[in-house]
Amino acid sequence: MEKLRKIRTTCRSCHGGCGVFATVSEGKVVKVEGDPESPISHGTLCSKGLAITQLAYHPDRVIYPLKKIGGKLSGKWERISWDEALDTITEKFKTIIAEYGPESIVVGQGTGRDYESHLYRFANLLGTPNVLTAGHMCYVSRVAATLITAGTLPIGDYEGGPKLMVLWGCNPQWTNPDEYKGEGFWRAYKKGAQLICIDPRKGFVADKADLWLQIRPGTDAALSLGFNQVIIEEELYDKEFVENYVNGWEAWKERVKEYPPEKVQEITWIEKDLIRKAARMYGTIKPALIHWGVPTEQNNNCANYTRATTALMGITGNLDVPGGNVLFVNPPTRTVAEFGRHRDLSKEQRDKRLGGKDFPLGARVAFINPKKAWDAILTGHPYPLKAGILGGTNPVVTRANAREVYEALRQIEFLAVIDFFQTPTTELADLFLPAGTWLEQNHVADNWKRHGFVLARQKCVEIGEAWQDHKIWMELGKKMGQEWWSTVEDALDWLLEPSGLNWEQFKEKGYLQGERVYRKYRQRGFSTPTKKLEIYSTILKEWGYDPLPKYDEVAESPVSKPEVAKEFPYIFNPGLRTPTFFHAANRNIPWLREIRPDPIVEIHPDTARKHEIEEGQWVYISSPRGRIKQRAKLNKHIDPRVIVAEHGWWFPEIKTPDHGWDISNANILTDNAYETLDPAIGSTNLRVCLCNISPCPA
Ligand SMILES: Nc1nc2c(c(=O)[nH]1)N[C@H]1C(S)=C(S)[C@@H](COP(=O)(O)OP(=O)(O)OC[C@H]3O[C@@H](n4cnc5c(=O)[nH]c(N)nc54)[C@H](O)[C@@H]3O)O[C@H]1N2
Ligand SMILES: Nc1nc2c(c(=O)[nH]1)N[C@H]1C(S)=C(S)[C@@H](COP(=O)(O)OP(=O)(O)OC[C@H]3O[C@@H](n4cnc5c(=O)[nH]c(N)nc54)[C@H](O)[C@@H]3O)O[C@H]1N2
Ligand code: SF4
Ligand SMILES: [Mo]
Repeated sequence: MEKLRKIRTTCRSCHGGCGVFATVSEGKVVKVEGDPESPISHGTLCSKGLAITQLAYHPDRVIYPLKKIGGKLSGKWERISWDEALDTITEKFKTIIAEYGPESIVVGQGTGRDYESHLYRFANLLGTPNVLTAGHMCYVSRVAATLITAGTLPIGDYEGGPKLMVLWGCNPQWTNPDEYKGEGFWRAYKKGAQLICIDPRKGFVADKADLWLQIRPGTDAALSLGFNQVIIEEELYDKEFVENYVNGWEAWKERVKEYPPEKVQEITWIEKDLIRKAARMYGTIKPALIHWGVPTEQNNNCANYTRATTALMGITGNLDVPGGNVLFVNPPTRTVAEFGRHRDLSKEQRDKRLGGKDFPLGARVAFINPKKAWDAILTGHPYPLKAGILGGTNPVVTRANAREVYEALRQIEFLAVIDFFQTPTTELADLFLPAGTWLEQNHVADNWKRHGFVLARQKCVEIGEAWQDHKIWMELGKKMGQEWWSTVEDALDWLLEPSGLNWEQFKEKGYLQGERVYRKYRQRGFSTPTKKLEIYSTILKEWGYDPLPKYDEVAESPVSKPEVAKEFPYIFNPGLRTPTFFHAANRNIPWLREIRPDPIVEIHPDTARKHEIEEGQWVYISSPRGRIKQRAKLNKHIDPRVIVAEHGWWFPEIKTPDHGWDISNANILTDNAYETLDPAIGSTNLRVCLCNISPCPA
């Protein structure tokens, strides 16, 4: 019998980063456990990481390339070779490019999965500007907004000894998002840091907090402006910083006068004295960090919120200081933009980006809003999207106005997908390319993040004929005549070159950390046009936008749409993560599904009583877009006017090709109409719209 081998690697069952030891026996991973020496996770792993063996060796996993014979939905999947799969795509793409140009091909992915460098390289060398990611309303939107304000994304420095932590619409214990792990938050909390939680729902963080601000969903930008107002009015700001490093200080002082606590209370439902108290705490306790979560971005105030809150960090002297919000320096490796060859996309092609003119801030970070893609497919305007390749995404479940998404993907002429499993989205495709999990890949992980680390992810096993995503993009690129390397590892050598290490050496080392230097703006200013913190954005001004953050009423709310609110009186707040699922994934993993077998909608007991809804009962939730059902959980820790639901639901156990995609899918109810999007980025209102509820008949 083969000896057990323990391989040190890095998890990626969420945004990834936790250090893992994987035990391999007879070519199979039999166990994973936490690596105590990991600088990111210090030995901890979550339920999703621990369940990777059930995912990787799942009987339903697709581990060979497949081709649909006999038409979408009605046809049958048939196993083919990699060569045939890649040749089929190449032939199709070349024909379409010859007739319609490369812009008629959409290249897409879902949330951050560590292969954007490869995906972008493929798209840019293909010549298409139409890259569809989750970036428009998740993470990249905050990168875009902070890029024009502070030069890069400020990260909450839990390690640096914060005395106050503001957890603003985030739940790191369950989500471990992006640069952060709940474990880092918890260690800082245990050391005695004070805590403010801004969340419509009293969950784990709110329960531990010194102050909990129960906000009306979608109104965070108004609260941020209110905090700025109190801090400026009470002169709690850092005078040296604002005098020397802020662009537009006088204009900002004027703007925030429009947001006194009385007015902010009206908008946010938070009591004015509590707003004052929280602002004073943030203005006086140092160092203080703000950790903002994704709900602050998933609405029409995405850029306003992100920029107003970056202003807060700056004016209180908490920007780029230990324990505050740091502009971390990445280790010297080639960036996603360099590897992805962003500069190689010609101006002519860039100018054709769908919605590029409408959402210039989104275009600046090279993505499109999905509505633009669906419209181009369904209407042919401004030009048709004929074909697509989507990897690691399930848009018919995860994108707003799901029925439109479904129709668009049903109608697109040719679709290739890359995934581990068949999903309601992959069933609409013509070709299925099987991806390897993180146990099946070599990669310099986390190189898209801004926490100042890159981590070694080592291949432990190969399963069937699955290829790691990086190899798929690379081999397809080569077939299209693009410039790539011969192996995945050769490409990693190039990515690592500036560090002086090659892949083999880096793998042994385990990780690299960038230089830790603070208050870098004192030497070189901020990386903005004026070299200052651009609270007044010269770039937005040039594009014809308001150069200062403000609050726009939520696109579909009782205030903005009183007529709609008559029929749909509640605020629908879908997207609460659970520790077991990752968006639309993991419903088929026994260990995880067992913990949460059904989709849960949380309703305040008073509201439930009004509708004669009981604990555990199935409930219809409706919006102007449609109707779904989820199971009621009564929760007195939410506002009676708010309905909190889970997103991401479909049913892998339903074996027809639709897999029950529209039964409990929260995005049947959300909207993607242009007037509901963030006007600069194109962020979608995934987290706030109007709804009504009723009990399902027994
Ligand atoms: N209403 C509402 N909708 C939301 C949200 C919300 O809060 N509310 N959140 C939004 C956010 S923030 C995001 S980021 C999006 C996420 O949206 P998506 O990224 O589309 O969703 P996922 O379910 O994570 O990914 C879908 C597929 O990726 C596959 N997959 C996982 N890992 C890999 C991999 O390494 N390679 C490949 N090829 N495939 C892989 C899984 O098997 C799964 O089928 O959802 C958004 N949708
Ligand atoms: N287990 C698990 N982990 C995940 C994911 C997953 O699906 N499952 N998804 C990953 C992805 S792509 C992302 S983007 C991150 C997101 O992770 P986080 O940024 O932590 O965001 P959420 O969990 O969506 O929401 C955090 C908190 O915001 C509150 N909230 C809801 N609406 C609002 C609002 O309008 N304002 C404020 N202030 N708070 C609000 C919710 O009640 C919740 O407690 O998680 C990542 N990690
Ligand atoms: S938090 Fe993410 S990286 Fe860490 S173990 Fe869980 S799934 Fe893996
Ligand atoms: Mo996300």
